[in-house]
Amino acid sequence: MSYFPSIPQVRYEGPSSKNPFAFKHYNPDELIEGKSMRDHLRFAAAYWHVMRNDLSDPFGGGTALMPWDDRSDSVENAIKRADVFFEFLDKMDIDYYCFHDRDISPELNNLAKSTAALDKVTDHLLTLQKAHSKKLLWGTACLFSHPRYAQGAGTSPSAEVFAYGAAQVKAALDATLKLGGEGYVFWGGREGYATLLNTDMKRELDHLAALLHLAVDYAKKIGFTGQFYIEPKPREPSTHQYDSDAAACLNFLREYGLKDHLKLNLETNHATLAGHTMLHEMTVAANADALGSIDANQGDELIGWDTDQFPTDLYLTTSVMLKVLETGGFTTGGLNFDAKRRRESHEPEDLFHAHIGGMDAFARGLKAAAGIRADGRLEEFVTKRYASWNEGIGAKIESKAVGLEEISKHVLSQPEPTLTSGRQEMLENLINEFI
Ligand code: XUL
Ligand code: CO
Repeated sequence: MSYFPSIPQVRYEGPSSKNPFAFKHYNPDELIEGKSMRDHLRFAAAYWHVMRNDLSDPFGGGTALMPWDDRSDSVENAIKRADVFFEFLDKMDIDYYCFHDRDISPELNNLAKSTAALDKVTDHLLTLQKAHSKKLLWGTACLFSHPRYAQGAGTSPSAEVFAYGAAQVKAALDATLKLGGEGYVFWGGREGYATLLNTDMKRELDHLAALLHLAVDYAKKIGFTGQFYIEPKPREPSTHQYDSDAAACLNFLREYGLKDHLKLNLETNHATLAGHTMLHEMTVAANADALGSIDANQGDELIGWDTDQFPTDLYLTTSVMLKVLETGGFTTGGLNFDAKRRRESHEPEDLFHAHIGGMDAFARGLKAAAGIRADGRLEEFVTKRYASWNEGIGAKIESKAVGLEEISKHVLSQPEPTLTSGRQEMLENLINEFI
């Protein structure tokens, strides 16, 4: 039984192919810097967008055609969706997927019933993973959709809601362990506030940290050795979210003794909502040895919200892959397409065009980044730019060998300092040579 009968197996056909169902650049077995593209990029599909996003927006209902879905909350419907999803993964040649507990199985307004449904669906997912050789990149609990979480989960003013959320995390961790998940994500869409007038920020942050510590402790107990991640986003749905950007997350993790247990799952459109480039967020995370995984998408420069578009911008994918290569590549992380089709792209085949585009854009980014690294001029320029720190007063300051008096004496003995150009335009031209 095929749910996408008109869609062929997507394969690499090379840059001259005109086949819309072929990769022009993603050649999974091609070696780049001695490693296959497949292993560099570690693509994952997001269950919530592929299977559950009906493309509704605040002004209108869903448009997506999902002929396999009877729209019921039954376990049978959830199991059928999983079958559809694995056919999609097979045809796309995507090795990994990510889910929220309530994407893969229904919320039944009762923890025991919801968890029993989750157990049944994950039994089926485990069978599918084995049969199709697919893997779980990360799991997570949806602690933001149900009305009980309207005022937060880990940061809810209600201790009973916190406890409910914690119990849901327990079940989601059990599910992630069962499916061999390589990671587990915390994204706190409602872990923030709408107004400070009614909010005890300090207490809420203490509670959020407590939830993360509970999860870390429970993971140890059950033998879950996957990587925990926190996913920054400044706002939407909350007015202000505590995990607003990479720097805020790192400060929170350090303050609460969590830094050794969580890395960051960075998302491009969240970076831009926070007023940063993705490269900025990745650099902040990498500096703290906390660059974990990536939710690959992009925003629209004219729209001020999270549009979750598929990544097509080659400058973006090149900068992302430059940083990934520079840090030695993904270990537990990967490139998860946390991206949705436009509301106008409502046919099932659009799911394929969207992912093909994202995968080809990252393949090109990977090749460009490897080319820039092999060329060496960019790295050499940056190294030279800081050369004055390698000797003389620079080396003494870096090694803390001098105080303000010695520095002052040095300056008095020197002519006015001169600067060499930052050469931004020349470096932009250099990047363009490889794109
Ligand atoms: C929301 C978002 C989430 C997380 C997982 O903006 O990115 O889908 O990735 O909860
Ligand atoms: Co995300």
